[in-house]
Amino acid sequence: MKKQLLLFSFLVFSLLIKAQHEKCATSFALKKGLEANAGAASFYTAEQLANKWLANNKSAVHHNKTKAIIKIPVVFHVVYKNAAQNIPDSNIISQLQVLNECFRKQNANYTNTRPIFDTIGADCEIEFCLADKDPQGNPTTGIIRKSAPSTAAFDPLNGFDAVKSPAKGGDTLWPANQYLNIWTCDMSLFSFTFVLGYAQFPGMNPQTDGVVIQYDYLGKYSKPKFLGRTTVHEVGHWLGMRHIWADDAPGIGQQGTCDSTDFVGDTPNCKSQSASGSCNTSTNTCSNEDPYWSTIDPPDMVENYMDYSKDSCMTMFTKGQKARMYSFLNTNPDRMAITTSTAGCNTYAGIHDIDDFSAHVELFPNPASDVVKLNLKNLSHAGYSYEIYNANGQLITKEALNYLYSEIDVKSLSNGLYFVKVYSEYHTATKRLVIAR
Ligand SMILES: [Ca+2]
Ligand SMILES: [Ca+2]
Ligand SMILES: [Zn+2]
Repeated sequence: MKKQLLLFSFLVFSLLIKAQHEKCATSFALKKGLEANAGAASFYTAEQLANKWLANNKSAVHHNKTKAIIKIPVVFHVVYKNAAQNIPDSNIISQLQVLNECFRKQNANYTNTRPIFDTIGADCEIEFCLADKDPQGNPTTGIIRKSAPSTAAFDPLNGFDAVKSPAKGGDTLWPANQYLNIWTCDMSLFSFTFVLGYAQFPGMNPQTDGVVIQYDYLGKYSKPKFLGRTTVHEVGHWLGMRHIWADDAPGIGQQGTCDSTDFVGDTPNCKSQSASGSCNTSTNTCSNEDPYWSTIDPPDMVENYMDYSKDSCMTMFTKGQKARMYSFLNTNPDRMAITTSTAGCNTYAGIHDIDDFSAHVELFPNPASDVVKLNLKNLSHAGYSYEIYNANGQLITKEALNYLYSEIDVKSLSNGLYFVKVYSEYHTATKRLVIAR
């Protein structure tokens, strides 16, 4: 009976959580922050200063570089309860690379941006790197690992931001005016992931400033379906970006209106997260566009990082969003200070660190005789497949990989050269394999 009751409570709770599924809890965090009055006044001041700056600098940010490339030192706080959550360095570095590609408009999928939008995609001229000095000036890798009790996470029932608080088992922030703090932890409840990340807007409480990402959504290889866009989206919030639908839906899952704004003229008005988890390019929920669009009625911009689209169709920030980012980078004291931080950017130049998928694929022994071992090193999620081709390019075997480590029986292959292709929806590597007995 007790067991049944427990199961029942679990079901009710799961349904409750499901009904409240949100990819991003940033607006929830803002609401909480403003209710607690934690920086409410400074939040509104930050908005006012940014808007004033923007009014006076419109043409400069749209058409000219305002500064050399801005380089932002990042510290990652990996707060983990088990080995899987203690994500490898390679995941973190791949995330930095994705951040740099997306903020520098170097992302491979930019070419998928629809013609109506592709001229307004912005090179935001912002790069991210691992911090190489800690707050005391000592050398650091910029990656802090902390084993934590089960309370160290975002917990919507019992507290918020515990991951940032050493007293609650989290890891303490490094000064927000010198570092972008990114925490990763497990925010799931009963194995259900309902929040992928959240961020704090400029002007909020500097003691909790930064971004929190669900651990298995960080990095390019975390899940085969995801391309590190969750962190791009959250860092966008950290730089002042709002959701393109402006969070005006009366309730979760309900449609909003067309009369609110994300404070950006070139992102078309839209009603709600209509593209949630999808990539529907036929959606056009509002027709009262900002004067930027004159008489044109553009479709909803599902390509935008500040939407809830699938990672694979998120391709861009707009020039208007870049201007809004710069309005904070030029006026908010903490965001201004970070642009001249000397705490990093010597170790990893980020965008130039090409993270090569084939480096994750190990095939041994090679030459092989009966069995070849295939190890997907430093990848934290299965979901890959492999194919073996002979030297003439004919497909011999094709199979899904259920584990990151597999042993493949190659007894039926005759001596010679083969090619082993390992791939997911977005990554491919091909290795040579020699069979010799
Ligand atoms: Ca807009
Ligand atoms: Ca429209
Ligand atoms: Zn968001």
